[in-house]
Amino acid sequence: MAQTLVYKIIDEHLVDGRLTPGAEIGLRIDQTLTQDATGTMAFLLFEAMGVKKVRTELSVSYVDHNMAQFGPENHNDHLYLASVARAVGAYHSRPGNGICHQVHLERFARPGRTLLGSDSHTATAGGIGSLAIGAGGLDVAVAMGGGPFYTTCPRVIGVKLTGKLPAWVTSKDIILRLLSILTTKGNVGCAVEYFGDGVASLDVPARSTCTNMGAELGVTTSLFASDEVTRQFMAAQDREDQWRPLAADADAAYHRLVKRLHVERDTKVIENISRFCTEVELGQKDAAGFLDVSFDHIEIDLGELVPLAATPGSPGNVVTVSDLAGIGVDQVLIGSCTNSSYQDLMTCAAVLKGRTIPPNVELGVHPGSRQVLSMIASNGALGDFIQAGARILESACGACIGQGNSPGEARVSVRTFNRNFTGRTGTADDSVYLVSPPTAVAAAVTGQLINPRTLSQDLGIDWPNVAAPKKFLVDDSMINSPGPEGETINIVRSSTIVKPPAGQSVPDTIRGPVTIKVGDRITTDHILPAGALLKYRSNVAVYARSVFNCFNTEGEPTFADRCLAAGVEGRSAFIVGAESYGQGSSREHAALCPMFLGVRAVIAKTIERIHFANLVNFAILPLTFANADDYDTIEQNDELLIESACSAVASAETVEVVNVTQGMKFVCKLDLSERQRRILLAGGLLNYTRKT
Ligand code: MIC
Ligand code: SF4
Repeated sequence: MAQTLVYKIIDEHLVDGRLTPGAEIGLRIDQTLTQDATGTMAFLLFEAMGVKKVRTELSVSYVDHNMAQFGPENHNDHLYLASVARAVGAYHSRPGNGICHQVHLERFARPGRTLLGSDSHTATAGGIGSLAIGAGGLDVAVAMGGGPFYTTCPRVIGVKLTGKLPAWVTSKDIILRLLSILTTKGNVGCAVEYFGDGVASLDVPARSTCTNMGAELGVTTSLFASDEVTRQFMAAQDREDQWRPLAADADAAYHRLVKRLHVERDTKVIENISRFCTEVELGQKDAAGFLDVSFDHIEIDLGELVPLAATPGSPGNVVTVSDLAGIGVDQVLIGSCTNSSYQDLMTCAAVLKGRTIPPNVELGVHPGSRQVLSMIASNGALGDFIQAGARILESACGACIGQGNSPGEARVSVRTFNRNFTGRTGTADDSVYLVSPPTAVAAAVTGQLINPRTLSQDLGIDWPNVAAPKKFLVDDSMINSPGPEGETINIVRSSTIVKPPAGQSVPDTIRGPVTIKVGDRITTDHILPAGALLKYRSNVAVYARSVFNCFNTEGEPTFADRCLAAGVEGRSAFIVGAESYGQGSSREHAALCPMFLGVRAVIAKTIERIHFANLVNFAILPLTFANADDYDTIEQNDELLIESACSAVASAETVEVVNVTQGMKFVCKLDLSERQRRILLAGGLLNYTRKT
C-alpha cells in the first residue's frame, strides 16, 4: 500500500505495537536533544535511572534558554550539564553556540532519523526530513537510556503546496495560513506532512519554519521530504554524506480530518477550510450550534499567499497584515527557533542597510546560532543591523522565553517568534504580534504594522530574495564531544541543583478540593511561567511555589498554599480544566511541580499530547469529562472523591467522580494505554523504568 513519509519512517523504527493510526506505538529513537531549561531535570532523571552511558546514536545537550545568569543558578546548571554530558557520552553545545533547534538543524539532524527532544519545537528538524518529536524530559531520559518512545501512531494530515511564494511573502506566512485553517486545537494525535510541487521552492530553513510551528497546531510532528534542496543544504553544512533521499509514495492517502466547530464563533475557520481544503463536507448543526467539518487534504497555492500575522494572545489568531495596517509599533524583535536563520537575518539586514530605525522603535536581533552570527559578522550584515540602531542580542532563546526585552505596559511588540501567549514576555498586559521577518523589518523601518510589499512601492526597496548559501561557515568548536571511554569525570553538582522528588503510586481513594478551576486553552506558561523563574527549574520545591501564580489574587492564598493546605492526612488536590489543557511547551515541570504539591488528578475537557504524557509520567491521573457539560457543575474548592481509583486505573475505561460539595456525581474517561496504566500504578515513569 502506498505510504506517507511519516509512516515510512515510523515503520523503520517501530519496536512495539502496530502501524495503526490512534494505537500506541513504541519507536526506536536515534537522536535526542535536550535544552538547559528542561535538560537539567532530564539528566537528573537519567542519572536516577541508573544508566551509565547514553545508548542512542547521538544525544546532544544544548544551553540556550537559561542565559541571563542573575544569581548563580544558571551557571550552576551549565556546569552540571557540561560535565554530565561528557560523563554519559553526550555532545554539549555550549552557551553562545545557539538555539537548540537551529543548531541541530545545521549540524546534526538527518533525514530518516528519529529525534526526540525535551522541547516542544523539536519538530523543527522535520524540515530536513527527520521524524522529530517534542516530549517531556523524562521521556527523553528514557530514550537516552535506549528505551523506546511511546506515543500514539499519528493520523497524517496532508498539506499540498503548489506554486511559488511572491516577493515579501515567506514560509512564516505558510504556517500562519495553516494555523488559520487547523487552529491551535483539535489536532492532537495528528502529524502534518507537506508535499506538492511548491515544496521544491522552499529551502531547508524555510521548511523548518513550518515544521517548527507545528507545535502551535498541537500536532505530534511535521515533516518534509528529503530532496535535492535538502542535499544542497547538507552539502553546504559539510554533511552531504549524511543525506538520503526520502519521499512519500506518489499516491499516498492522507487522513480525512474532522473538526468540531461552532457556526458563529468559528465562522472564519469554516471559511478558511472551505477555501483551502479539498472535499469539504459540513455536517448537521446541533442545538448548541456545533457542527462537524471534514476534509481530505489542505492545498495552499504559494503564489496567492499574502503577509499574515497572529494577533495578541494566541498563534491561532491569524489575520492579514493589511488588516492591521497603521497599528503603531514600539518594539520589533527578530529571532527565535522559528525565524533566526542566515536567510532570515540577511533579508532583514538588506532592508535595514543604510537606514536608521525611527526614534520610537526598539529593534532587537537574536541570531539563531553562532554560525549565523559569524556569517553575518563577516559579510557586513551585522554592521547594517548595528548602524540601523538594532540591539544585538545573544544567539539564544532570550526574549522568546521572557529572558529580557519585556515590552512596556500595553506596548505593541512585533516578533518573528512562534508564541504570543499573554504574559509570556514578562509583561502582564503585553500585545505581541507574530509575523515573518519581512513584515517585522517593515515594522522596524516604518514604525507601524504594514504589508512589507509597500517597502518596494513606497520606499523603493527591492525584495532581497536571499539565496541559500553554497557554503555555511562550519565551526563546531563550541560543541564539546563526549568524554573518552574510561575517563573519570567529576559531575559538578552545586547546591541549586536538587534531586527530583520521587513519584508516588496513585492512591486508591483520591479525596480533596479542586484547588483551581480554569478555562479553555490553558498553556503550560500559565501553569508555570518561564522567564525570570527559569532559574528554578532544577529545584522543584522552589519552582513549585509559582504554579498558577498568574491566577493569584492579592491577599489570598496562592495555588501552592491551597494545595499544601489540602494535602494533609493523605488528602489530595484536583485541577479542573476545559479545552486543550496544557497547550504549548513541553515543560514537564507543569506536571512535576503539581505532583510535588499533592495534585493527584487533572480533570479537563481535553488535554494536549505532551502534557498528558507528562501527567502520566509523574503519576497524576489525566481524566477527561465523559460529558463536557459536567465541567459547568464544578466550582473551585468543591470537594471531590474518587474511590477504588487503583482498580479503575488498572482496567476501567471510565471512573466515577463524586462531587461531595454539590452532592452530584459525574463520569470521567480514562483514555489510557495498558502501558500508561502500569506507569500510573508504579508511581510514574521513573519507578516503572527502574522496575522493568
Ligand atoms: C518554549 O518555547 O515554551 C520552551 C521554553 O522552549 C519550552 C520548553 C521549556 O519550557 O523549557 C518548549 O517549547 O517546550
Ligand atoms: Fe527557545 Fe523560543 Fe524556540 Fe522555545 S520557542 S526553543 S524559547 S526560541
